[in-house]
Amino acid sequence: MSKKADRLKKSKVPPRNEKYGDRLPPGQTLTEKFPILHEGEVPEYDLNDWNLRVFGEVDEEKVFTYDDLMNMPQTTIVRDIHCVTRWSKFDNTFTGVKFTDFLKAINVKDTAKHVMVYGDHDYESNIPLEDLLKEDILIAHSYDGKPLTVKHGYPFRLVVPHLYFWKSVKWIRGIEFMVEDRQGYWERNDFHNYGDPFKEERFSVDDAYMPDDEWHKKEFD
Ligand SMILES: Nc1nc2c(c(=O)[nH]1)N[C@H]1C(S)=C(S)[C@@H](COP(=O)(O)O)O[C@H]1N2
Ligand SMILES: [Mo]
Repeated sequence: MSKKADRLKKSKVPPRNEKYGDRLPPGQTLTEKFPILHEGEVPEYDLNDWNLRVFGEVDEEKVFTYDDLMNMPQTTIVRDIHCVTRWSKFDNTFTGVKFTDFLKAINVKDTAKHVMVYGDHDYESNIPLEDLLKEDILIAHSYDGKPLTVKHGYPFRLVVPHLYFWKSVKWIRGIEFMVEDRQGYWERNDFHNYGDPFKEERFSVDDAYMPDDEWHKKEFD
């Protein structure tokens, strides 16, 4: 057995914490700090160069600047977030543009059913369009009333609170509307295609296992 598989097999799942009732999804542990998780390097931007490209099943491909987004209606949400590596964080305040408000600037074709959200560097995740129409989906620029830190996705990240946090693409740069579904980065790497934390949709393969201390050694802020 590989070292990793062996370690995963020996690790325990956190016990159900009755204190939080149904609020804490199964197999999750609460954290007060905000862990930082991503693949690759943290991108650096000159805001004059940053942009967000919208393409695929739309009448017209469009590119939005930082100012374009900041001039759209702004919404603040307070939501719990849940990472597949078993940490959850309650009451996170994000501010940004509601996805449904953003859509007012775009003519999405009726054929669009799925969305691929792209972020730097070379990261993407797929989400059903229907899910992005919920009232608490944001293209967020602020956390706790302050601009996102560089490592949490400055200048803009997607926030999809009802799915595992790998769907909340940091450093968002592209939104592709699609007819057919396609897998993103983690979805291709055995993560669940949908990722509902309350159903523990962590993986798409049966023998995968997430240790309970996977996130302990990550960076926080
Ligand atoms: N661009 C980009 N976005 C990303 C990732 C990434 O590697 N690249 N990782 C995802 C994963 S797996 C998680 S858990 C969250 C972590 O967000 P945080 O670092 O703000 O906690 O970002 C998601 N968004
Ligand atoms: Mo993650």
